[in-house]
Amino acid sequence: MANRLTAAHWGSYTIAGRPDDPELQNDPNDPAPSRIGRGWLSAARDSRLRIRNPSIRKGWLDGDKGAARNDDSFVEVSWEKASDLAAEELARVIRAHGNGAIFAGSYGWASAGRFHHAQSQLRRFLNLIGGYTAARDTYSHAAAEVLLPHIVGMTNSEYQERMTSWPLIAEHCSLLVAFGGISGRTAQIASGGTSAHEVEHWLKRAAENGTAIVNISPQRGDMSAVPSAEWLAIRPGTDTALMLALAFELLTNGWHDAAFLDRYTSGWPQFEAYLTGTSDNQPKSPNWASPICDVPADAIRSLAARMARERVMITATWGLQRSDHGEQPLWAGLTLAAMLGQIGKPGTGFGFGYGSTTPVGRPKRFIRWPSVPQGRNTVADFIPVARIADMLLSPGEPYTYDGEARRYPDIRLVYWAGGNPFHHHQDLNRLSDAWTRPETVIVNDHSWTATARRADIVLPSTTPLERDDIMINRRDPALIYMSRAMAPLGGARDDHAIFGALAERMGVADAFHKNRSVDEWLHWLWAGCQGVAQVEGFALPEFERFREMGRVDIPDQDEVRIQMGDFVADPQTNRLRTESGKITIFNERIAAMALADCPGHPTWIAPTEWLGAAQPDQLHLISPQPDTRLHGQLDNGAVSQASKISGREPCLLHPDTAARHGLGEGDVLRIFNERGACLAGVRLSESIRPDCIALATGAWYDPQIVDGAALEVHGNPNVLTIDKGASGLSQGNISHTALVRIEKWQGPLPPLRVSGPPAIVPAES
Ligand SMILES: Nc1nc2c(c(=O)[nH]1)N[C@H]1C(S)=C(S)[C@@H](COP(=O)(O)OP(=O)(O)OC[C@H]3O[C@@H](n4cnc5c(=O)[nH]c(N)nc54)[C@H](O)[C@@H]3O)O[C@H]1N2
Ligand SMILES: Nc1nc2c(c(=O)[nH]1)N[C@H]1C(S)=C(S)[C@@H](COP(=O)(O)OP(=O)(O)OC[C@H]3O[C@@H](n4cnc5c(=O)[nH]c(N)nc54)[C@H](O)[C@@H]3O)O[C@H]1N2
Ligand SMILES: [Mo]
Repeated sequence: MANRLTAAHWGSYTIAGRPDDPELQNDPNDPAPSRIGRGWLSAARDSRLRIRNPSIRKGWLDGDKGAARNDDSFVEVSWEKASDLAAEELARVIRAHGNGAIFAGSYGWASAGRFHHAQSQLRRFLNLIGGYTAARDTYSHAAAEVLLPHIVGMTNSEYQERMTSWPLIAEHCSLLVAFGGISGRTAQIASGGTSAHEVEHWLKRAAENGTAIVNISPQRGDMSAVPSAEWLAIRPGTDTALMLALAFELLTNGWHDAAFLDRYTSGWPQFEAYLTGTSDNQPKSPNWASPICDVPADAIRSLAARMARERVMITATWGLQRSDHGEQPLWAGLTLAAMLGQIGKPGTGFGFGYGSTTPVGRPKRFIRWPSVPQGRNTVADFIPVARIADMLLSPGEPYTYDGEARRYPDIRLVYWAGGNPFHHHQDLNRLSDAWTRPETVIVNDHSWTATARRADIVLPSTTPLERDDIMINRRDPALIYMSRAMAPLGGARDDHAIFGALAERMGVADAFHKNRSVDEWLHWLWAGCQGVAQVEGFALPEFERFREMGRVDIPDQDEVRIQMGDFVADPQTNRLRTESGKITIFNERIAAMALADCPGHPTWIAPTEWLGAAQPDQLHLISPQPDTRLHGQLDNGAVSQASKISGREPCLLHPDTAARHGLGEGDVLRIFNERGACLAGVRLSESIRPDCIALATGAWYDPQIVDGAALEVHGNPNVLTIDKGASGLSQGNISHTALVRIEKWQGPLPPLRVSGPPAIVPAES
């Protein structure tokens, strides 16, 4: 009998049970399966929240031009009718305004599986009908994506791929200084799927091996795998100041590696003048930094002294740069590591994103597997990914991005497949305003997410549990054949079929399908994998055999890498692709952009909101990734639901802070600022700074009017976060930068609307 497996961003599974009542069993090879997976089946089989049939927004049919888009009912229609409407609308907008008026940045995580990847299918289709306005970079690490090519001459993906491997850290690093911690919570995830989770294993190995670990974070729990780790409870948004003070200590004590700086970096003198205060009359001493970051000056001095003696890996989580001026802690951390002169050596240097997902630093061989060809987008225009509301609100307005002066395009139609802007964007009340502007919004999703509820044409997709696919990931130890576990729910169709129907109506069906059925596409993908494997020196089984086995393990899969090892071994031959061929501590090109919010070297600039300039009753809001789900995905599933308090998302609050507000464990509170307000449930924890509150992202957005005031009743932090670019360089999102106030919620609890579908008029017969 065939082995039936499937996979998700949070793990891989054996399918058991009956076809009408499947069960998912953890992969027995996975040392630490994710808890998120236990919520998958219940979410996928949630018949109230799965979209059953194509649905058209009532107001759109009546020609309301988007006015009621944020709260409307739907009319179910046949696939024929829905596909006709979508194709006619695309054709109309292209005729009247050109392809650039279609925004299909369609940012989001969609699902694992190479073939049925929603965005790949969307782009393949849209490129065949003349293209679309795209989005650049990601919500995960936009600041890094724009900055890293300037300062290390690598794209962010290259930097991630070449990260020094975990076993080298466990073996050689004697002091791990982790800004934002390293967390098994986030390491549950790998984009595209994973057959194993091993980050906590490596952290524990390092600790057992004698590596001292310092967690520099507002939350102790960011290093929960190693209870013995030291905790420097830094004030959020101030890591750059702390890094500068550490650099100052190294410099003034002569502990920096001047020879390394000379040979491998450019622009040290400009930075040195800033550190000492020659350029701005402010030495960046521990006494200067201490009141900024709320870390005692002595603790800064003693950490610097230890760094000077030890073999040090400095790491930053991705979250560190999802903040105002998020480029700075990244650049400052790299500079600090350069001063220690340990970059390019085994287990030391500067790491970015260890633990932020599972593959970072994974000691496995990297293989460039094939994917579905998406064609070429002939529309050159794009926006930085997090500038969506600005774009919709201000067509034609200027903005800067990576040294360019650009203008926002005039968008008439938005197409989203496999993402949820009403999950991921900041200041959702502002996005709601912006969202009424386009003439038409089309969304493919399998569930009634906040974004699906705000679309005009809603096309229901399958989930991976309802289709066959292949999990192919570039640094995963295995390839997995994903077998269908159950029949599609209601009238759901694969995204490929949805776009196929549109392609037929728009005269590009042959080019879209290439005469291949889905099964033939999977064969084609597998043949591509076989070709790649052959070049890599091994053979993959025939397709039918692979389908039967369900899983193939990559042979000779262990491999370790050292970040910038080649460059440090031979900086002439292996010059970095930066302006100087070296690490740029001062960057001429960035300096020439003359941006006040991103000068030419790492600089402390106070964030737009922070505790250093707050009223005594304000708290800093951290909105980290959720432990119980992937963003908004599976929020309706069993694991996420079990974590809720009176149906609201739990937040972490220090007991002293809770007591001051008359709050206890299990109470409901209102969190608010001038941008919005939401409810959440109180969970007490000594492991968070008393002036912070942590509310994970991902509770489904449920805005209501309660007693005449706007209130998000479920616990979505993005009604409180700030919609502003990190700087004029990257324009990255700054979800970790926000101040809030709290109070006990005294009123009756408003029922959640998002736990049921929107009002739907059933399908015409
Ligand atoms: N406050 C705050 N906000 C944040 C963050 C934060 O830390 N704090 N993190 C940010 C980050 S790093 C990210 S990456 C974003 C994540 O933001 P998103 O990636 O947009 O969030 P998801 O909930 O994963 O959305 C994926 C959507 O794809 C749908 N989907 C899944 N499979 C399929 C499929 O096969 N077909 C179709 N058509 N749809 C499918 C799911 O139902 C879901 O609605 O959020 C960002 N927002
Ligand atoms: N379980 C789960 N795992 C996930 C995801 C998920 O949705 N669920 N999403 C995945 C995605 S798309 C991404 S991009 C990654 C993101 O991975 P990360 O960016 O690493 O995750 P975050 O939770 O945003 O941030 C990590 C920690 O940074 C700390 N922090 C916040 N602000 C500051 C600060 O100013 N200074 C310091 N020193 N620390 C600070 C917070 O305490 C927070 O817990 O996670 C991935 N992993
Ligand atoms: Mo992300």
